[in-house]
Amino acid sequence: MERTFIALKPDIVRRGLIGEITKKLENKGYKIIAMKMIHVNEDIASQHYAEHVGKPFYPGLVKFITNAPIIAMVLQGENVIESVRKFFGKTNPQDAEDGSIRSDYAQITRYNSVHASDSPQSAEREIAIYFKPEEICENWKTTYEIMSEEIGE
Ligand code: FUP
Repeated sequence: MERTFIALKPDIVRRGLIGEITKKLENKGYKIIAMKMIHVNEDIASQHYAEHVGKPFYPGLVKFITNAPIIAMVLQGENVIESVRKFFGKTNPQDAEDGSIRSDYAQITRYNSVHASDSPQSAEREIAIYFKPEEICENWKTTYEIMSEEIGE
């Protein structure tokens, strides 16, 4: 089953919105299989954002992502990578679809509230940066999964 790495960024944590965003993820029915608070340092930031090192916005990106803790999570489900990217909205909140998290909670690209992996390769790489295999809780089922098994399609 597909997995993705997501993070609630420092702007969400500082504004006291951890519960609100987590509730929206649960309301949507996403299965959370790992979750922790971590204060990202420059080393982790450079691993996570390796593709952006050296770009003009990189120093500001690092200052922001290391400014306060993040909430790191792994979500699992069918097509979850694409689904969560849509749920979160475009990178620039001004372009994010109405009703998406970035549209509702953010105004500018730097402080865009949430992160989600953009491909299976990124998901695998990012999950490994933030979580040890034993921190991922895989042996349980949501009621949705049980219902799907009962219905069988
Ligand atoms: P996303 O895949 O939506 O996280 O977006 P990117 O990988 O393109 O960018 C990663 C982060 O860098 C963004 F969430 C915000 C930051 N960024 C800027 O601050 N300025 C930019 O011009 C582009 C990205």
